[in-house]
Amino acid sequence: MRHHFFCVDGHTAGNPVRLVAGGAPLLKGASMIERRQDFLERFDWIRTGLCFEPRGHDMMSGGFLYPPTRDDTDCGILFIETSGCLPMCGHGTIGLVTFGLEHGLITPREPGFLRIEVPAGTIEIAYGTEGDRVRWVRIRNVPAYVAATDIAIDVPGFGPLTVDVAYGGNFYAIIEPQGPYTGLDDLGASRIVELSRTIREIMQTRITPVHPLDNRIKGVTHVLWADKPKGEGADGRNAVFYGERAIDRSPCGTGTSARMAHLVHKGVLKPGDRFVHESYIGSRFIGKVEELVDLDGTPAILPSIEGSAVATGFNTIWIDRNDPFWAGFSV
Ligand code: PYC
Repeated sequence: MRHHFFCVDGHTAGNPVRLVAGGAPLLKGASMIERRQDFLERFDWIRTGLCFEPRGHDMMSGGFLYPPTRDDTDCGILFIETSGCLPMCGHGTIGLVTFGLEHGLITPREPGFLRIEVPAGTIEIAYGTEGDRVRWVRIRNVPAYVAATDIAIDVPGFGPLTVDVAYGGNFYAIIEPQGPYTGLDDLGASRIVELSRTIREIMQTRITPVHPLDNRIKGVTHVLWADKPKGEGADGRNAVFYGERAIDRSPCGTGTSARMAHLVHKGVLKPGDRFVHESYIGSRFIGKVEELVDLDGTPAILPSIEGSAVATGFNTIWIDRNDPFWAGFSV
């Protein structure tokens, strides 16, 4: 039996986004976090089939648009990627909103603005168009905060590191230059991937951060290597590790949010400050610390992230149960 998925493929700042516009399963749930749970229990083969080889690759990510569950939002997003269904994804949102608007799949109640439900909460979108193209998308993200600081770990074959943990829609282990880590270019992509996997494993034995408002959002899933900027006009650079082998090609929206919360905590940024973040490949998001907020007693920031996405084509993919690799594979 063949299941067909009609997709708009493209990228946000270089990282892939696959908008699954046709073939989304009907989901149970009164919120996007409940629908996410239902998807993971009954339909995760769609994610693995569309994201892993042979139909995807290590960096593949994207999502589905769903009708809103509330009157005050325009739609819901369910994210898919190689590591699972993220509570929130910044580059994914920028791509899904861009392609959704450009192809008439999202009808804003107010032109230029959207309110979207994601598993991590509600986000607000502003966007600008030129003709039938969406030129930029700015996300007022869910609150970001620092969950833990100064966790001392020893990484076999590398050395001791002091790691902080911050949340920006996912929980990030944040590593600043120190001791054995002298900068991204000194490490190189394959070493970053190899070390990140080990560091995430070590961090998961040391701490399980839990979101103060929703205990279904927990655990360190991503590693953000911070570095000084490389290009003119940037404020910082990063390499964000996710899944088993991926380095985000974009500056990572939730990672940028977590990093801004981290820099506010350290006194480097303050409300109103902009933070231009470069990715590993040199693409950029413009971050901003919009305001300080209180997250049930936890000091947090409201971050915004702005970037742009480009559609590269339509892709009709089928998953055939007779294909030995119908649910995808990873090596
Ligand atoms: O942009 O938030 C993001 C993201 C998460 C994982 C990869 N990119």
